[in-house]
Amino acid sequence: MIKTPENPHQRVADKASHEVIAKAMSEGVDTCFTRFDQQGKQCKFGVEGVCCKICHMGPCKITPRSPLGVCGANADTIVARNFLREVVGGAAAHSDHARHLVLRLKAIGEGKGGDYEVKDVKALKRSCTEHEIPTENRTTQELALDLAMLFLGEFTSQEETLKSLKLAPQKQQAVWEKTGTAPKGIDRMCVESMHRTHMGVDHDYRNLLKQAYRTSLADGWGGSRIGTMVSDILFGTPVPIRSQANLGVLDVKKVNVIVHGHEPALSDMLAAAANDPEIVAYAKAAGAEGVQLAGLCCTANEILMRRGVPVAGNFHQQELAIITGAVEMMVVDVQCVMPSLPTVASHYHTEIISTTNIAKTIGATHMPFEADKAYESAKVMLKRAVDLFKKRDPAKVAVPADKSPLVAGFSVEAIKYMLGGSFRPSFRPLNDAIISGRIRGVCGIVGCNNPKTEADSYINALSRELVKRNVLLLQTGCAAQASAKNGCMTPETALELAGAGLREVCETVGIPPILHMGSCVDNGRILEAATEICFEGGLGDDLSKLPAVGVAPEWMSEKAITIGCYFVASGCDVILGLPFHTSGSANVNKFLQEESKELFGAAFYEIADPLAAADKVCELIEQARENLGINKKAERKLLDMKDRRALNV
Ligand code: NFS
Repeated sequence: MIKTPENPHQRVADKASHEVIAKAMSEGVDTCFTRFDQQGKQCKFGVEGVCCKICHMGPCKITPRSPLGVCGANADTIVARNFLREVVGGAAAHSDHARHLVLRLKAIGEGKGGDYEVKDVKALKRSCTEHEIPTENRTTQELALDLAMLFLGEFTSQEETLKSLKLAPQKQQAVWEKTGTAPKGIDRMCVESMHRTHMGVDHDYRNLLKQAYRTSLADGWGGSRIGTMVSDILFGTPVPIRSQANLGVLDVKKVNVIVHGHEPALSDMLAAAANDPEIVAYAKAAGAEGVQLAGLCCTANEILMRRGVPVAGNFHQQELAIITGAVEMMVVDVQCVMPSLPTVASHYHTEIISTTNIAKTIGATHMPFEADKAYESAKVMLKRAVDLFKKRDPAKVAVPADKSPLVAGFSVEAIKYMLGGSFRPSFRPLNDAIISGRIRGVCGIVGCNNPKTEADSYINALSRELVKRNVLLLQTGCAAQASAKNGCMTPETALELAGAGLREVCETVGIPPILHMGSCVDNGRILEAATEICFEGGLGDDLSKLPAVGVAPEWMSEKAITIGCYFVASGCDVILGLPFHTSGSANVNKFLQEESKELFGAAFYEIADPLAAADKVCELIEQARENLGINKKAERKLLDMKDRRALNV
């Protein structure tokens, strides 16, 4: 029996989702919203992080009456161990995603790339140069192999620290050396963390939490940055591109195919194949006007950034997309894919296709995707979707009209180009705008949706407020999609929202005040942008000095925890809209929220209200500006003729 979600209209911010939730209720289809309600009050011990099931003397839980587990572990140890394991989960997810891409690059280097090739030779050369691989007189294939082998070494290195750390400002590297948080190989960090959290190993909560930061850095500067670099090499470095977002991008006259998950390899092929004349003809023969490809979650961001494929929705809309009744097929890869999808799909004619052997779901059709026949595999899937179109029940179709235009595609390269032009691409104009105070600072707004809160509403309220207060926003993941749906990601509408200083800069250089930088793996682009600002000069010599803050308003995944940790360990304060499961240990929270400041110059803050979060962002930014000495008003002096001559200009 499906329980009606309490106040369904307060569960999501956008109208399209309201309409589809109402449809789900009338058709008796369960969603994350109903299941959230069915869960009732959530487990207190889980919320506090004090449940330990690491060994089988337990599970133990810490209460005032039983302050120690059977082995003697206290709340600090248990909470810190659980936290570190979550960070490992996030680091492993991003890094494994990156590894798949690196292996694809290696295959290209070995002449076995199948349908894949290096699309962006400039990006390949850029990454080679950054990693001291000579590029003169060498073929693309040679460079691809050398870089792939170097990146594979980043996973397997046992004793050397990550080479990618050298991409950070030197002072930043010194901070990691000093604090003992410079990570060695990514795989080693994950394995070592699992070892340290095994029963009877590391019991010092500070030591465990430092390892959490160290592991997260292996993700941020290793796995994630490698993932972005190789995606750019294989699929192209994004440049600004127009598209649309929200459920209204589904087209009732077409065969609708949704790609969902995170890895761009198959979705890129599907995007190419959807316009293949053979597929278009096949769709027309079935009575459709063509194939409409749309994306969900970060797979959406990958093909949005490079191909302008529209976004059907963010995390909380994956079930809703199926419930429109107009989706023939949802092709999923890895991460953030709800196991409920085949059950939801069973109410309609939709087929869920899983494509990787590491991610199967009962009820989905498994079609493992073969790289050497990628384009053909994509065409087979699309034809299957066309066949399903004939089974669509028009009585069950209701696609909301809502969709918003957007501009995405802001890689660091693209931002540099927009700021400085092709002859002198540079962050200088941005630094100058920050120093002069027209832009107060920069805020990264990232992360997911969570049915614990009204989806998108915190992200939207915070984004609008910060833009008004002259803060330039860098967004990724589902947060970026929320802004897009909210109409904040076109230069035109966003400029209307912006404060005078930010507006002036955006108009002058032609960028919107909210920059969509890609998927969550692309949070590495935010680190890269922060580094560029640092290198450009005038705003401090490590990242902790920058007037920059990160916010994860509606986060839910382990990846978001890892991202938060590598932001903090890279010197960027992070505000969480929802707390970690760490409240059972005052010491752990103190370490994350206070002592981290001493280590890295940054810490976590928990703020449930978006406007209070906006206040905090501005407070942190103004503090950084004060410390940099750029808040001092330049004295205005009237010059007489003698003064002018002395200027000698
Ligand atoms: Ni990020 Fe992207 Fe979205 Fe959250 Fe999931 S899609 S990797 S984890 S839910 S932002």
